[in-house]
Amino acid sequence: MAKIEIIGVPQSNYVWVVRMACEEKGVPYDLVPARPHSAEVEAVHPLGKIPAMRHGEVALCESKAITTYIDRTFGGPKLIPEDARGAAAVEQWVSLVNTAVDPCMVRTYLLNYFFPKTADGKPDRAVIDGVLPTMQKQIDLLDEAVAGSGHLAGNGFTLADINLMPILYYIQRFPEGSRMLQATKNLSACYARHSERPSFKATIPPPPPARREG
Ligand SMILES: N[C@@H](CCC(=O)N[C@@H](CS)C(=O)NCC(=O)O)C(=O)O
Repeated sequence: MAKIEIIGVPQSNYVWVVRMACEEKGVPYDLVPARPHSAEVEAVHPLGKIPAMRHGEVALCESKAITTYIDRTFGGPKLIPEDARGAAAVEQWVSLVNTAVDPCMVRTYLLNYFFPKTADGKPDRAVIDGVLPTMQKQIDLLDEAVAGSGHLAGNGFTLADINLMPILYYIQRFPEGSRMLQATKNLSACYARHSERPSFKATIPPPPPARREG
C-alpha cells in the first residue's frame, strides 16, 4: 500500500494533529513541507490551507477528514470510536475547537505573537487584551469538559484530545496563556499527562525557519 504523504509545515497546529494521529496508530508517513497556498497545497485544498494529504489515488484536505480517513483505513487504536454516541462526542469537540477555540486562541492570540502586524513588529496589546476574556471562558469550558474522565470525549484518549494538544502547547508558551492554563483545576494536569505520549513528543515541531528579508 502507498505511504501517506502529509503536506504542510510542521508548525501548523492542524498538520500536527494529523501527524499525531498517524503516530498514535503506528501509520508511517512522509511529511512534505509546503506552505499554505503553495502549488502542492493548492492542488489538493481548494482554499490553499494545510494540511493536505495524498495516499495513492486518494487526495484529501481538512484535518478532520484526513484523520477520519486514516483512522478508518488503518489498524491500530481507534481515534474515533465506532459507536454512534462515541463518534458524535468526538465530532462535537473537534467542531467546537475548530470553529471557536482555534479562531480565538490560534488565529487571534497566537498569531499576534508569532506574526505581529504592527508597524514596530511588536504584538498588538489591544488585540491580545481584547481576546483574553473569550480565551478565559474557553479555557474554563475545556477545564470543565475534562473534569470527569481527563478526556474531552468519553473515557479514553481520542481525536478530540489530539486536536486540542497543539493549541495548548502553543498557548502555554506565552504569558497569558501560560497563566490561564496553570490556574485550571483539571486541564493543565490533563495537558501534562497527554504531553508524555510518544505521539506528542515525536511530533513537536521545530521552530519556524527565519523569514528572509527583501
Ligand atoms: N479547517 C482546516 C483549517 C486549516 C488551516 O486553517 N490551516 C492553516 C495553518 S494552521 C492555514 O493553512 N492557513 C492559511 C490560510 O488560512 O490561508 C483544517 O482543519 O485542516
